[in-house]
Amino acid sequence: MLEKLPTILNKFQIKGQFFAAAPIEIGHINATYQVTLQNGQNKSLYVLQKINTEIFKKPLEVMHNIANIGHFLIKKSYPRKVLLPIESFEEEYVLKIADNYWRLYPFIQNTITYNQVDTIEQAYAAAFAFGEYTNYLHDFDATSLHVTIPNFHNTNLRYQQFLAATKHGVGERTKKAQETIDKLFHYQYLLKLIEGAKLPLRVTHNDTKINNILFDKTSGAAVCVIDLDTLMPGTLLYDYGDMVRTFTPPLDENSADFENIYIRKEMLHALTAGYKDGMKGRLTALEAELLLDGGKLTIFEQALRFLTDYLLGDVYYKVANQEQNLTRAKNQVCLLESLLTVS
Ligand code: ADP
Ligand code: GN1
Ligand code: MG
Repeated sequence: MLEKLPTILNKFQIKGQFFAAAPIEIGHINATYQVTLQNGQNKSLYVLQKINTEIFKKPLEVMHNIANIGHFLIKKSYPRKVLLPIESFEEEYVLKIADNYWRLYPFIQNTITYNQVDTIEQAYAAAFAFGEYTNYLHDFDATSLHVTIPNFHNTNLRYQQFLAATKHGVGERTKKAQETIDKLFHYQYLLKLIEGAKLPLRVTHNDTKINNILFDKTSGAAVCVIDLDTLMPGTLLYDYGDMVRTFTPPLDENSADFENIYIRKEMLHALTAGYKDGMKGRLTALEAELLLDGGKLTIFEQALRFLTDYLLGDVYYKVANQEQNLTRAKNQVCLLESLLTVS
């Protein structure tokens, strides 16, 4: 794939000669490359991504959302970096070559992403940035966004898909996963947690895991919210929930060290404070009351999704080995059980 990148880059409105490219092996969905261009003495960095069209069936709609939100934020003098795609010479934000769709972003310099949180300052800063992002978008018409993945955070439907996978999945995997399957059956009652709640429809990010925030390498500040493919109308409870899921455990979702998968209360408090401060008082009383339920539902949903993918033979998430989705599901069950004991 790397050898094709120079030709693809030539079609975007950027200056310079191709110098280098390297895959960025973070994220489960898209194929991401850091590319370097040389212009005289200067080098400039970009992020070139092949959009996963198995998952995002309408890439033009994805890019339409991202560009509209980006321009809206810039107009409102949003205080952090805005991830805006670079246009092709055909003045499109996405380039179709054969069956693949490509997009290009500036590489945000001197930044780093983490797969787990090490300090309460990081938890506060990242949660503040996600809260602030939602707050700045409070007057953007959420219904004008394309729904890039229908039913993305429909936990009931995720449960139904899990049930179907237990019946029709790969036989030997079902046996191996039986204990985890039974646990998820047991936690079915969680589906009722926010049933019937009158929650405001907001522009939500829907994938607020810790590696979707760029931190400044020097100051540690949260510089930029990234991975905007799932910007959609929704409830913020899942945004908060995915922060609980990914900011609070000492180890990330791939860890098989299950005894060390638990909610660190200090991280939970820091992220909750950061999120509320970032939202600048715009959380409704009901949203505030249901935040922790959002955490439970999001972790439960993620366990269902990983286990469903395991049972179906790893059709969705990138995996490094055959057992990885099962490990991830077990990891999420441990985290869920820990959250159920702290609240
Ligand atoms: P995925 O949907 O596969 O998770 P992401 O858009 O999150 O893809 O990108 C994967 C990783 O690439 C991010 O976690 C981050 O480390 C890095 N990355 C993405 N965009 C940028 C950018 N504009 N500048 C710097 N790093 C980036
Ligand atoms: C995927 O794209 P990435 O790696 O940030 C997934 C999320 C999951 C997450 C689990 C579009 O996020 O929903 O929570 O993996 N994104 C999509 O790590 O399905
Ligand atoms: Mg990502």
